[in-house]
Amino acid sequence: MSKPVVISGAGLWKPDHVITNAELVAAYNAYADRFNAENEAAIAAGDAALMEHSSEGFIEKASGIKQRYAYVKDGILDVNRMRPRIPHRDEDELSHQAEIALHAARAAMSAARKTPADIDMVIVSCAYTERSYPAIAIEVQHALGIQGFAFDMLVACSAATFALQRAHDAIAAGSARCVMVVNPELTSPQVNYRDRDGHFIFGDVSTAVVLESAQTCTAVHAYEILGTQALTSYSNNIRSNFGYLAYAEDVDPFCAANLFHQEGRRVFKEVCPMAAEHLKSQVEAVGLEVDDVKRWWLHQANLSMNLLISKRLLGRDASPEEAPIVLDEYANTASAGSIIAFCLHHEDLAEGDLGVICSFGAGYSIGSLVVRKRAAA
Ligand code: CO8
Repeated sequence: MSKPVVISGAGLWKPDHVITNAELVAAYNAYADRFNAENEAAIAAGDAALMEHSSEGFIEKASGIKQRYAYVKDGILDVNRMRPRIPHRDEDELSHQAEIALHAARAAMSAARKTPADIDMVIVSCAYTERSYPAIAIEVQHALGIQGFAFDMLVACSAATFALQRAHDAIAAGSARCVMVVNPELTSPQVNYRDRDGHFIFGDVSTAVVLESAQTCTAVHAYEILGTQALTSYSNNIRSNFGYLAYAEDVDPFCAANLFHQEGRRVFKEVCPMAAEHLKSQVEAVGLEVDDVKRWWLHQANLSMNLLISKRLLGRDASPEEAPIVLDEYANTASAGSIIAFCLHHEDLAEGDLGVICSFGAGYSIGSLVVRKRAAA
């Protein structure tokens, strides 16, 4: 690696509203009961499928999720709506995603001891952006008063790690001095709360990371990036088809097929070995062994998935300190999961300690960064 680049600050913002599994299951089951009553004859004739109840026990056991945060809770639990009721904003108002991006960006700047004048590149990277253009990143750049340039990136669950890699490369190459990467993961509008297999998976959150040259870093907790790696392999097993062609294709933009859906079992089986192999090769590529790594800030999609990946890597169970879990509180927050884990569990590491940030998900896509804690400035 050429010029040393560091992660000098990270920020986390979570919404005020919590939805527990119990609340979500009660709303889903009420919806299912109503559907079954209204379609009794069709179900009896075999023309419609009976909707089975969802269960709190299943959700926690299958996923490790106990609750999730919602940007707007109103509407999600309403059986007549089953989606958040997010007030429309006019073109001269701050967009929803820019608003939550700003919360996390300010926290990351404060941790990095940077002001907008220090930053010259902004990447907003997440699973969805609420519009195509102007880029949410340019709106964030404008709201913060940052000079330079900004752009959006969409790589589903790997959006954050892929953006960190782009930021690293730009600083190493000299095309940027200091980069703000923001992940405003507003997932709730794309969740099908009428789908028993997926209604419990996602939560809303916003994270941000500041990266800069090691020479300019004055942060207390900074991590030098020793290596980065990205991998993609095409799969239809996690899809969201919502897109701009719906208007021309005369397709209902809000039909179930256009919302998030997945073959969860297949994802589990295929992604776990890929992620474990990727992590091992990534650590070895920078001349280290997996046992040298003190902390694994892994993507947070499913508890069993994280336990299995760390076990394959280490040959034993990882302790909660080695591979922290935030899923129980936050649920799957698309690309923000590994960054939440980093935000909440990095300050205790000592100078020289090694860690890995890694995401895996739709695409398929896997992204990772090996980092080493620097001495406090
Ligand atoms: N309540 C009760 N029972 C249920 C429920 C429920 N809610 N759902 C399913 N069941 C039943 C099933 O019907 C099945 O019953 P049976 O055995 O009789 O057929 C049984 O429970 C087992 O079902 P599954 O096999 O589906 O259950 P799993 O144990 O595999 O768990 C998971 C399902 C939790 C989905 C699991 O497979 C998983 O987590 N897999 C990994 C998925 C993953 O990591 N996906 C990544 C997606 S995120 C991503 O990539 C980014 C996308 C961008 C963001 C999108 C924002 C909206």
